[in-house]
Amino acid sequence: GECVFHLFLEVNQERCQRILQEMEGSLTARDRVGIQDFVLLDAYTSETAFMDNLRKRFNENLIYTYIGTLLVSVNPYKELGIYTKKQMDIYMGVNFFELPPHIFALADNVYRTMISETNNHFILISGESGAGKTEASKKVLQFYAVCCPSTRLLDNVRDRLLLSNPVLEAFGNAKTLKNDNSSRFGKYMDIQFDHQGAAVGGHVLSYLLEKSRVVHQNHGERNFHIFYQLVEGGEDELLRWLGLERNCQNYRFLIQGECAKVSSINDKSDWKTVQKALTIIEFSEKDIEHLFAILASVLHLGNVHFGASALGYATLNSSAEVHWLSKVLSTDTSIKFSSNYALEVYIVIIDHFQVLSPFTAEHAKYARDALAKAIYGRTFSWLVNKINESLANKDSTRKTVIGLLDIYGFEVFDVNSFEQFCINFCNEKLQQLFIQLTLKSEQEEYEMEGIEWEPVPYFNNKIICDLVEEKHRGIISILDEECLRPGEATDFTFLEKLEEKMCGHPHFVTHKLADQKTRKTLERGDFRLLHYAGEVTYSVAGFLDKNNDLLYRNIKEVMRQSKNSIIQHCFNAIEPDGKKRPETVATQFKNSLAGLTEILMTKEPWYVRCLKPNHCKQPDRFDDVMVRHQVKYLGLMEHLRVRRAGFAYRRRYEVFLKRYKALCPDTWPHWKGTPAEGVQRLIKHLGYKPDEYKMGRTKIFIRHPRTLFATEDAFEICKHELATRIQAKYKGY
Ligand code: AOV
Ligand code: MG
Repeated sequence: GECVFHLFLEVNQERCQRILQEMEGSLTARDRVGIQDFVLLDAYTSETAFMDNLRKRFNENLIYTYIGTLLVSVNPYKELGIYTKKQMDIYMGVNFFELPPHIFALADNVYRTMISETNNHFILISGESGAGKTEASKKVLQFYAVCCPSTRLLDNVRDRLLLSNPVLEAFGNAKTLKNDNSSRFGKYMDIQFDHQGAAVGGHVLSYLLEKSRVVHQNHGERNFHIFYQLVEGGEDELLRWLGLERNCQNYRFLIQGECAKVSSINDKSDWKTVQKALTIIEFSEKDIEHLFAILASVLHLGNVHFGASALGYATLNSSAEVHWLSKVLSTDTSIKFSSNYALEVYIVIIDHFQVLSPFTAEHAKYARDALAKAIYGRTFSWLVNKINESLANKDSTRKTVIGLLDIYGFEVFDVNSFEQFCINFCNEKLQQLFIQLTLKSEQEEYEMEGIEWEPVPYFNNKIICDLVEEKHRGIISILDEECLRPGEATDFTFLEKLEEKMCGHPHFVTHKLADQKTRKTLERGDFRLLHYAGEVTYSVAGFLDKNNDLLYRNIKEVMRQSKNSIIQHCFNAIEPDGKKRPETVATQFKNSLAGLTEILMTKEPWYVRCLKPNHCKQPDRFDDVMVRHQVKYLGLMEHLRVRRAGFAYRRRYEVFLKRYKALCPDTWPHWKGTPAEGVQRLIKHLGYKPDEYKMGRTKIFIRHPRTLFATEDAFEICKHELATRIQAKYKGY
């Protein structure tokens, strides 16, 4: 074996030399394009130097920069032509630091690590609303779909994986003031690979869809894309069948934001894409028909009007809409949405007595909207399930997965409600996960391994997570308590309780204390949270209702009778009986996020941190103050410091030795001493420099990715050489 080692050591050296030369070459260009890895920045503790580098690169259309293996991305708000097949080929199978930073490089690196270590990974994509998370996640998925090996049989898995995106986006994304294609649900997608690295399946978990958008949009915002796509793009015959007219202006649920048309969105062509996708994901014709019928029913429902009788009861003034409603949902004629049934009768359950009471007009509207939200929300869940059925891999051999997390980013509007509270809490939790996985555990590990270490201080947002979610004491608990007192509690009693219990908390501000903690005053119905990413003022109006999310019982009954199979399915799911209260929305969300954290904790993390360059969605504008703020709250400086002082890679001695022992005659084929000694012998043979690594109690720590990559290359060559020799040997026989 001796000559094999010499061969790869030479090749290895040559390669290292080349890489070093390239890196030096790029150093001369550094004045213009900046440095591609912040770890190499001389003044790495200076925020100004960090910002200079980021801005310099942005101005050269270089939107990606590394901090070690973490990818920082700045939204260019323009097409850069860097996501072509050609680019994919360039990045495929090439080591991280040999090419300019790219989302493909990260995707490729995750993939190859997964293959070589046969373990599970996830990519956490974070950043505020409009920073580019969803685009990044799509690029990763596209990279895998194009670059991973595949068989004819699996081609359709690839297509389905790819096409699940436009469908979920059509139903779950909408134009907001922050982003024309804003995700209004959280999405975690597992891509499953077989042992040969082919993508063989997938699974989507969705988190809390912002249902309220179905019935209400703020000025400058839209309902979910799919409605506009249907009205703009639906075939004449289809619209006729659904009783719809080709004019968004005719539908109350589509025009509250007064911007049904958006220049950056082509609803017509998106409709075509979605239709094609639905077919490929194997929705049956019936499913598709029923799905469109449901969309139409929501639009008709939005146009149902109520008047008030002399006694103050609701009267129904919309026979045409009700006619179409019963038609598209095929509810039985005997239990139509008629004037004396579902929408006007209200059953209140008080201590097992059912009291029939007529709706007031106000109640009737409320019930109508609750129904529209329920129909849409449940249909969305059905859709996700359906997609999962289609992506499911039936073969039971062991798979490894790469998880992609793309959620709604942190957002602050002029008026923030329950939805923003949930979304921002979710971001708070993900920041906490990031902190735990990087800043905290990283430093704890050095300590445990006995590696000399100067601790890097950082802001831990756990205090804010606790403020929101702590058992019995957090905001969600207090909200749930109030939801348990129907009739007595109101949004204002909730606020009063909050003020009483949270008073004095460093991240909670009431209108009474507003002047002391922040300069801005607060309205009476507001409370303010000082989030890790900035302060947000929440208006309590609607918190209780949205958290309860009640649907009147007899409306459910009517829905169950529908001949529409999706509706039937959505409203037939077993519901907890009257006595046991269903979990509130916030508690369900809190629990599902805890579940997500658990899923992620078992996988190896990779990070993409997305930055938004300006508030106006415009290219070539780099707003210094705004970007600096994001760099701060995302903890990028701290991350850089930990990375710079620390070690990019670590492997347990056993693992490291087992993988690379063939690279050294002393450790091959068996090493008799301790794994640590074996590793020491091995890396001496490979020529590691003293400052490139450190030996911990149980692990070797390697400072720079290039050292490990070079070792990995040597290993590849060694493997190849051995294989050739074995082949040659067999030929001889
Ligand atoms: P988000 O996912 O982070 O916001 P998106 O990924 O939807 O943000 O990006 C917003 C818009 O910015 C996109 O629709 C594109 O127009 C543009 N954009 C983002 N990344 C790129 C890129 N790499 N190249 C070109 N344009 C880009 V939210 O879902 O609202 O939190 O909830
Ligand atoms: Mg998004």
